[in-house]
Amino acid sequence: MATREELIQELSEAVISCKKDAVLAAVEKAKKVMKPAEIIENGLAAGMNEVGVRFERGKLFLPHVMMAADAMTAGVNALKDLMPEGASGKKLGVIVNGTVEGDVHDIGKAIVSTMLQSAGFEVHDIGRDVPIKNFIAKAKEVNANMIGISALMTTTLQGQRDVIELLKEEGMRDKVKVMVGGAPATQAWADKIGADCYAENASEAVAKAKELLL
Ligand code: HCB
Repeated sequence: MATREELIQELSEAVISCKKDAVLAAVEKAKKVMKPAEIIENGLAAGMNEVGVRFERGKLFLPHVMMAADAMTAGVNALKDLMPEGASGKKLGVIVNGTVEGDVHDIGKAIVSTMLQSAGFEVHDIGRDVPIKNFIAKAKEVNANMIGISALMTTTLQGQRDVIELLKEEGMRDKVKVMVGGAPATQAWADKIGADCYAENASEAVAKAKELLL
């Protein structure tokens, strides 16, 4: 029987190899002994991060990154039955979650949505490349308590500030909490733009949403 460390390694390497079948096989094995959040964050996401590092160093090219992203998404989807919507049985709050305009990265945002849902929040995932005004419109429509804003590029990070500014203009800022996340976001950035919280990963997103909304 493989150890936890070996399973984590296998998950991560399967994503790096871009092989969907290998990812699914690794997930099947891992889910017998590990929680979905651990499989995603310590295994699959760690592999995706390594893909990012190799891409940055010019060791991998974009098609490889796209295939790795597909393989990772398949792995996350295979865990969805273990993270049923509203698993806790009560509605803890209403959250609108999306990736800002100009940014197509949505793997991390989708994981955050799934884990928030599974923790018992009503989540409206509005997708990626979402115009700023759509965050506000959706928050009004569903009477949201929180907006989660993902940005994966330094060039799109400003969109997080724009959502907060538009919330203020609409007189909604005191009614709607704002969480920001994504690789270039930091606690210092969240403080600078006046977000209520920054979450480094999906588990932290759940913990911080609970802290702010319960
Ligand atoms: Co993409 N890309 N990419 N990319 N990409 C990054 C983000 C770079 C950092 C890679 C690099 O150059 N080092 C870089 C951005 C550089 C910068 O900041 N200036 C980059 C670039 C440049 C680009 C393109 C412009 C490349 C090109 O076309 N030349 C292009 C973007 C086009 C556009 O958006 N307009 C592009 C395209 C792609 C894809 C399509 C190939 C693919 C995305 C597929 C998809 O998402 N459906 C992709 C990927 C996969 C990446 C990397 C390799 C991985 C991102 C990822 O999925 N990580 C990334 C490198 C990196 O980030 N290190 C690279 C895994 C997830 C689990 O982590 O950080 O997204 P996460 O999410 C975490 C965490 O941040 C937090 O919780 C999540 C779960 O734990 N979190 C939140 C995220 N959102 C949150 C919201 C909340 O409210 C709370 C917490």
